[in-house]
Amino acid sequence: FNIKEIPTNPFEGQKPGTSGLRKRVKVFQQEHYTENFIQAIFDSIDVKNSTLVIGGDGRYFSPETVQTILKIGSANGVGKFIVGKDSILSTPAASNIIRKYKATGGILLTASHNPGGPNADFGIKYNVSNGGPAPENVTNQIYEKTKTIKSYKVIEAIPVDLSKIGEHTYGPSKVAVIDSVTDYITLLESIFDFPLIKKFLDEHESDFPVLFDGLNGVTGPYARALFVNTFGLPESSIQNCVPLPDFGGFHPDPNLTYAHTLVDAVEKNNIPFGAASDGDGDRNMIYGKGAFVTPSDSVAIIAHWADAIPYFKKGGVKGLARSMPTSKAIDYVAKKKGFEYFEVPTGWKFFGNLMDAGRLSICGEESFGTGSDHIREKDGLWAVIAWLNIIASVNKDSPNKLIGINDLLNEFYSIYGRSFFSRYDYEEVPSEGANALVANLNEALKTGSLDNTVYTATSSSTSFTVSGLYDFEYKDPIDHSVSKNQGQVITFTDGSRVVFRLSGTGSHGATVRMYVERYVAADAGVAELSKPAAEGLQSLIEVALELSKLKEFLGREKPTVIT
Ligand code: VG1
Ligand code: CO
Repeated sequence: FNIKEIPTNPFEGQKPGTSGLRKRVKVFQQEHYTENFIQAIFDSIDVKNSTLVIGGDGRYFSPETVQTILKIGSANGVGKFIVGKDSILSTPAASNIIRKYKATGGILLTASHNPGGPNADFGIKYNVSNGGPAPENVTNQIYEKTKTIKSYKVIEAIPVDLSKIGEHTYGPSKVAVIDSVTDYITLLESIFDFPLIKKFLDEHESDFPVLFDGLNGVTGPYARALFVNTFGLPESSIQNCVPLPDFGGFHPDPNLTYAHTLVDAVEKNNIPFGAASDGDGDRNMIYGKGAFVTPSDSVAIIAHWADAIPYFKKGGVKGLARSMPTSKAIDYVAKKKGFEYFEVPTGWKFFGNLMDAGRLSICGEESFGTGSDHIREKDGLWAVIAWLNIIASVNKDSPNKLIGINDLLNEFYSIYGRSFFSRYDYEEVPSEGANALVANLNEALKTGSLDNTVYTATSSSTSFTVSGLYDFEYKDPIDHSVSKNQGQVITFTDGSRVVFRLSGTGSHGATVRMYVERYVAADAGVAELSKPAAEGLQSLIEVALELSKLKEFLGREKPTVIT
């Protein structure tokens, strides 16, 4: 076979962020740019005779990039590629396939919830053999390689027809194009009580219709296989479920701002249970008529009801975890039920070691990420089906009253109390302003100037006293690696907390995230516990903005998105 070595020069800034390398499509389209990064991946892993899984959310520039990976991968010695048909594999489906077929790793082509299309974003992410995102030592090595790269290798072969399922020969390598959906549905079927869910949905066709919105992202075919083909629901139970390269112009992020097609349909048609997923299928939002489940509560409620899910009933719950900015709701469940629990930095990669060590079963992030140790990525449809399994199971014991989302929320608050939680995102602000905000907090950390200061919200005259300020640092209990500077946390004497973090997934400028959390105990009463989050947090938000001088530093009056 003819292997060619193509000379190249390093590009600046090919450093993988929270979840891979994400840039504008135009950046990836520069000559040698994508090739350099892919060669750097192969320079960082044991590539000889390896098996690699390839797929993604089907966004613009994916088919071309799959062919680039085949060319470079084959030239570098990859033995076999397993590729999703039409380059489609949701992130959770890819994680499952890496594990199921014992692959060396996988390359996922996605920028997740970022918009797609020729003028929007693309991304490349490497996952390791446990099915999870590469840990920092691997991504750092990839980055180092990108800084010194001088050439990359390609094989001269005819492009593989990615629309044809089956085994193809490609130079010295094999390429298996597989159905993108089947293995994933088999996996969920082994986890949940499908007959129970189907029976419940059948019996409640009129008073509990469900709606899933794929936001034109990758989950469409998976949702169809589940809701229409498996549970026998009508076509009207799914919408925007054909993956489009530009997501039809949508911003495929399941939150109240961007998933407005779901929110509008749920409100208009009085749907008691709606859900949406992001571009690559690892995020989820649960939203019914008059009922929004904040992701921090969602994972805690799934943990509380774990016994309703056959996978946990059988295997037990080994431990719980959340990312640092996520509210502490799940901690309270762990304490009450006697489970071990962990607080890790933002990004799913930190959960993997704990799962591999058998110490973690259910975990989540405030950013609409929920999942378990069935794979090593967060899993949007898993969370949606988990909720349906729990609701079906709870209603089995309540023949006379239909129990819905709000009933589960209120019951949960009455047992554990409620952690009011919200996140303010300031997207694409000037980096200087973002850095100055961080520097100012670091200064306060060093001098202790904020300690014991009292701030009063003007709207309510509620006061908060700062009890401490720290920079979150994580030491992995399994491999003892240390991750520093993972966000600045300000704590208050009433147990409230405000966190500031810079995003690691943006493709442009800097994005500042402010997370606020305030705990109200279970005995506060229903009226207090069931308030809208914005109301429960108003005073704390005012105080957080004031003490951080955020508006001054960022020059922004209002956040881009509130979740
Ligand atoms: C964001 C979220 C984080 C999530 C990450 C990847 O990261 O805050 O919780 O794990 O996106 O999600 P950041 O660094 O921008 O805050 V996804 O659905 O893009 O793979
Ligand atoms: Co995603």
